Amino acid sequence: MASPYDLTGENIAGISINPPASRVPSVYSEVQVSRIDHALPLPSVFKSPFKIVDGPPSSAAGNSEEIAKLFPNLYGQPSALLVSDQSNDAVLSDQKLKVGVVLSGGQAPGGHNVICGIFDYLQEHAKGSTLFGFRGGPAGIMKGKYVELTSDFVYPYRNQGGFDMICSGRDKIETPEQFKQAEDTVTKMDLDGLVVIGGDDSNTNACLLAEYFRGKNMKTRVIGCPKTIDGDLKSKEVPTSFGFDTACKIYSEMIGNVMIDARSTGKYYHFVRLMGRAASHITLECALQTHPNITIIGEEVSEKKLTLKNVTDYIVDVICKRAENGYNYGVILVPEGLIDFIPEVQELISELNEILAQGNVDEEGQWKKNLKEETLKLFEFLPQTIQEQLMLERDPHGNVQVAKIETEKMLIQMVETELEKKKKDGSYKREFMGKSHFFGYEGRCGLPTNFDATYCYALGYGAGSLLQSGKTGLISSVGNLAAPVEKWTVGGTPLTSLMDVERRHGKFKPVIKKAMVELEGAPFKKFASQREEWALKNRYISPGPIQFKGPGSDAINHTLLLELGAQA
Ligand code: FBP
Repeated sequence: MASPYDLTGENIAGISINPPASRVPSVYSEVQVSRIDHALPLPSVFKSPFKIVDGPPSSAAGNSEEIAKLFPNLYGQPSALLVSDQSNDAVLSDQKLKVGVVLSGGQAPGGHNVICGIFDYLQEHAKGSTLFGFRGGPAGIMKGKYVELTSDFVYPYRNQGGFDMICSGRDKIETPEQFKQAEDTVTKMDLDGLVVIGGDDSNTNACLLAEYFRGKNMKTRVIGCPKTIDGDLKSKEVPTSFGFDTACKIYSEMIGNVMIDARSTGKYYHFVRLMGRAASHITLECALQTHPNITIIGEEVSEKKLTLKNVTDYIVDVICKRAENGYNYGVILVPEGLIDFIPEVQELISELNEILAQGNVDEEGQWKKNLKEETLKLFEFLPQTIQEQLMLERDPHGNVQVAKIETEKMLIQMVETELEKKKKDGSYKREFMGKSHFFGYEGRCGLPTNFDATYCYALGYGAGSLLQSGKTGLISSVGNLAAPVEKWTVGGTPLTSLMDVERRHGKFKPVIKKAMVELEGAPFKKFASQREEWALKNRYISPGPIQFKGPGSDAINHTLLLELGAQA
């Protein structure tokens, strides 16, 4: 069948757009086309004149003294809230603005809608303004690579997944030279504002830029937006990062399918590693959506100081009990960052980080002498592929690239070894067949759910209003998300209030404190109260694909609902 829509400019479905010549030709499916014109509701505060009200002064998430020293121009700023106001105070300056926007870090569904939200806000509230998109992430700011985002340019990306409108990158603006490059770019472009759409590291960078620009009395203001499928950039005022909802629903569909496969063949244990570099929010949410037999939550492993052997024994124990019940199959969810949570592996990684930071790795393996005795034993015990993966280069922010560490394969090997021992002593008599899966990149660019599409649009709209009112160093925050969209709140939270200091590349650096799974939080407690039943009986749920209309289309994920319920 002919595609209904061809972005080379051919208009098959009767939709008329003017794609810029520079765009890579691509073809849209009927569903994608139908999403372009999906109308997005806005919080009601945007439907009438509004003003911005400041809250009380803020502090930091940890180590306030250090953060105050690092951000002398921004520390202590109040948060901002948009409130309807019919008085004259409500009128924000109608000055035309020049604004730049950058997508930073890993893809997350909804990023295009943040850009559309900024664009539409400027069109509506500061007519004649110009929006520029920096290409390829923060490197685009440093190199001055940007494109003007016009109505025609942004149109085909409305409600679409991916970051391909301007693309993203993981470069960090770090050295004095790089800050100077950023300064030169925004000065040349005469920018009033810059919106950084990113995760914890990118928003830390946004805050450093805001501090730098303000310290130099420059007019360019910087506003962040909470993006990451990992769901670990959140606080009381920033209830969730965008992309988490869509990614979890995509993975849950796939997990549900694998569950039915397991039940149908009756012979496979599916080990599914799920993205989420540090926190286990995605794994927990997918467990709540699908009810797997075993779910490992990294934060619990860390809290209970479990070893790799403990985790393996737990899995083996459930497999043996299920065999007694006649089940020789199952589904096991593992967070991508698991090994980083195991205290003995954490110690190993931190020693490796120091060694790698000093560049002391020789081919003969003499560098291993710098490891402590216990750490060396653990390193030698790990399968060679995992050893190699642990030695891979860190990302520009100093993190181990856990997406490249095949923990699910390592666990299969370790479980196999333990079950072989049990077979020898006669306590396990079945065949064990592990199948490994990694669900990661598949979830980062899907069509955003109704929730993510609307949330992102509001975040972008909010970012536009914060810039117009002269704010800097805030992250756009939209709240009251369990209520209908009209009742959502819109404002900005000081980035410094989310900060702490951490050791990276062997030095103390300011970072936005990651929000980890709380073992006392409502989502974990709900999971913990049901996991035993899920382990031994089959309570699988297959949620099916994301819906845009009808049943389930407006459902909010369990994590957000349970957290909001617990807060209320
Ligand atoms: P962000 O924190 O930048 O949103 O990225 C998160 C993530 O998707 C992780 O879940 C994953 O570990 C990582 O990115 C993969 O990085 P890369 O895209 O560089 O392979």
